[in-house]
Amino acid sequence: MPHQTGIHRTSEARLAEFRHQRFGLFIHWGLYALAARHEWVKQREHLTDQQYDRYLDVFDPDLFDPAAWAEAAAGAGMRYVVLTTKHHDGFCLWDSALTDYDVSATPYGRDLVGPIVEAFRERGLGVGFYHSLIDWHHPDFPIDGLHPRYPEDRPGDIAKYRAYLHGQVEELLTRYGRIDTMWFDFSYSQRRRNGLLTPGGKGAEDWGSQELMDLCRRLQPGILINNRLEIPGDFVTPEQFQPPAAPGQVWEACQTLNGSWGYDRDNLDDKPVDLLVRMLIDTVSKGGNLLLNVGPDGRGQLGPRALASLRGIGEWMRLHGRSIHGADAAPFTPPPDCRYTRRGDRLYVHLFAWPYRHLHLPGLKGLVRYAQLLNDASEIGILDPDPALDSGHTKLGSLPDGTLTLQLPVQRP
Ligand code: FUL
Repeated sequence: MPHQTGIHRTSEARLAEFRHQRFGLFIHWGLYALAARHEWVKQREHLTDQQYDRYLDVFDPDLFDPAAWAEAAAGAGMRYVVLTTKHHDGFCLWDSALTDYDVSATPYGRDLVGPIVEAFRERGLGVGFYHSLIDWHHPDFPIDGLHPRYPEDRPGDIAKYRAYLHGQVEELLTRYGRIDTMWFDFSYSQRRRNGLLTPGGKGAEDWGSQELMDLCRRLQPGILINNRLEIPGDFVTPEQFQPPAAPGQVWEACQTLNGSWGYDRDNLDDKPVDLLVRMLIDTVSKGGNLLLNVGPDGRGQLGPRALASLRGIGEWMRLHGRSIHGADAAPFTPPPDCRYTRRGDRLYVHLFAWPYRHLHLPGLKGLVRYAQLLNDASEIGILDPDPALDSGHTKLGSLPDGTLTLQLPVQRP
């Protein structure tokens, strides 16, 4: 169909923009922030609707300041945000005409999605929506077998749920201006791959995946859609792992700061900043994006630990961002414990740990025109190749101690 060609072209441009951005903020926020012990608390602890819904009566994030969130993300060098509009518990952060199970029913009582979208846009970041296909609250959602009580009690009517799902996505994609990404989560087959219970559901058929995707593309031409609808999407979303190399595949790894997506008060497993930075480098060195998550608390704050992590990444990104934004995998094999990222004719060598004075770069003989540290632009010597070694390398030295990124203008291979 002719209009699809146009849509396809726009998506190509969006894909290029997405790959250029490289680093985004994932926000998991909802009623579960009040339980403060993981976003799956309702399922994990087998809470009844009545037990869980007391959070609805007290949800009142009086310190909500989306401009501060956007500031923290921009400061960390992030270029886009993905917000949970609705997670598996079914609670909606916007005032949906299709349910009362939303922010209007809380003491806070006002739309949260709009102010978040505006704040991030104002800081120049792109905006995407996470939206759960699973809904533990909707009476017609045939609960997927995780909870032994549900299949008998609530057989559901998937057609009615499907209409609700599509209607809500339509609300989200018509109320808030340009939305760059729809991040659906998750489909039955993905659960199966994770080795967990399977409901024997029909995935794409249950969600009406093709129609849903068409709806998104019609309402937001150029929008990117992830791969969790059981039909192919624009990019794949490895969750806390990296996908095996698949040339040409666009991917975005999503990662937590501490193993939980929602705010988890007593969880002190925060990954250290240097690990987060290495994760980002490693992702980009393999051609992927990193979507790093924060879980704001029940008062609407990001919390000191998350803020410290973002600030730490930001310090590194201030000096090294050009080796990340717009960078891609390089067609060379790096030395041990190093990663390459490349942007145009710049090759970036990230030394995760290098206790030696010199560095041999295999396969780069004659290609390196100049070498410098990225953090302070200080020159690094290009030395005569070591005759005892295979002749194809470039030798650099003397390197200072530490975790370094070198910038090398190289001839295009
Ligand atoms: C998963 C969800 O079940 C988690 O709660 C989280 O949202 C993660 C990003 O996707 O499938």
